[in-house]
Amino acid sequence: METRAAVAFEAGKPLSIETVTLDGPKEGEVLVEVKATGICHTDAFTLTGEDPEGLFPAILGHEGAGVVVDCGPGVKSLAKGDHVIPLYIPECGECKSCKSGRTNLCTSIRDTQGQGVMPDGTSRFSLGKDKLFHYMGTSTFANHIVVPEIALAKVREDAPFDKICYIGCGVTTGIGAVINTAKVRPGSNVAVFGLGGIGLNVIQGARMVGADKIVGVDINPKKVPLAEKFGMTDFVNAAEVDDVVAAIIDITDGGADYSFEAIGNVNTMRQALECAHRGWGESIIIGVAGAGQEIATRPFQLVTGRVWKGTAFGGARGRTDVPKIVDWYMNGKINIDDLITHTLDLEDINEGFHLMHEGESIRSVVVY
Ligand code: NAD
Ligand code: AHE
Ligand code: ZN
Repeated sequence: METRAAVAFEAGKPLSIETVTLDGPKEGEVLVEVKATGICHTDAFTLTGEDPEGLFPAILGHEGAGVVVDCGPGVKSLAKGDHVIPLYIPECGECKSCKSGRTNLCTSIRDTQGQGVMPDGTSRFSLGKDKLFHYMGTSTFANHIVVPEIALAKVREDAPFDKICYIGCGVTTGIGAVINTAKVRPGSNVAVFGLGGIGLNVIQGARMVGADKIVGVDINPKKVPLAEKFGMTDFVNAAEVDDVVAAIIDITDGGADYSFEAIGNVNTMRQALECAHRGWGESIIIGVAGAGQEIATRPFQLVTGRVWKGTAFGGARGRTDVPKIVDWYMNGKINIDDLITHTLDLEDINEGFHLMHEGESIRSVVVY
């Protein structure tokens, strides 16, 4: 079939809207009509060429929601008409990682996913004679996609696609980092570096579990009103304060019990670790840093009890946890609407990237 997609032909170039060819689903695969997709900073990161796994030409996008159009042979858990959220971390339930119960990092199709192809080693997308790479196994910047069954979470049918697409990455990552990875205890002091599409969800997760102080750090003070609405109690403007670590230690009377880095900058990762409380503070890296970047701190920071951790997709097991987060949204337990600041047509997708880089948006959502 033919479908519309925003194609990334080259690193650093705007996306190009094209009519591409999509081959039908093979064994264990599902054809999905994507109804809406968010634009996450990770899409922008890969488009810069800094992602060691970035391949071109590709169809980016990993924060979508849509409807099952067709199922390939052997698909048992999904049927035509089901509403789904594509998962860049699948949940096969059978690999060593899934069976361990200790991680959400399902490994069953990770290798081929990183190579931009389906599990059989081929791409379903082409443009003329040229193959296009898939991205993160999802490619939600295409109106139709083929995805392995294990990489689709089935969700309730009354949930609006233009809001729940954000659960495909940002919402789940931010809230999950608090609940699954850090397991923040009520009454804790929390520091959140980066008040963007992920950081604001960390803040809403921290408020949900009963954190005491929630200190936000950003260089863009325009983010403050929304961060306060979501639960930020104190703001540190990193563009104005000489010593961000000292400022957080002062506000939290000795250091944050938990800190989260949601920027993707190795310097702020260090600050996030070093503002954690001596003896027990835990720092969670969410941000994604480019090829060749490395983190550093004095080992003494860890010797004296701080813990450095990371999280992917907020530690969530997609097929199990994503439908529950959709329920949280539908029951009014979490706020997504206020974070979706812009809604765009596919033709205007580059404007979504521009708004992100200018610091004007939290989430832009493309509605097909
Ligand atoms: P965003 O662009 O919406 O937000 C980033 C925020 O960081 C902005 O408010 C910006 O002003 C602020 N910022 C930039 N430099 C700063 C600095 N030096 N000090 C303080 N604040 C600074 O991005 P996002 O969509 O929220 O994504 C944030 C990061 O999380 C990215 O690196 C993204 O790739 C990553 N991410 C990781 C996961 C995961 O599973 N680990 C999932 C989603 C996104
Ligand atoms: N490909 C990059 C790393 C990119 C990365 O860290 N991706 C996160 C999700 S970011 C979503 O916005 C992730 O889930 N990683 C786990 C995984 O298995 O990819 C690199 O550095 O090579
Ligand atoms: Zn993302």
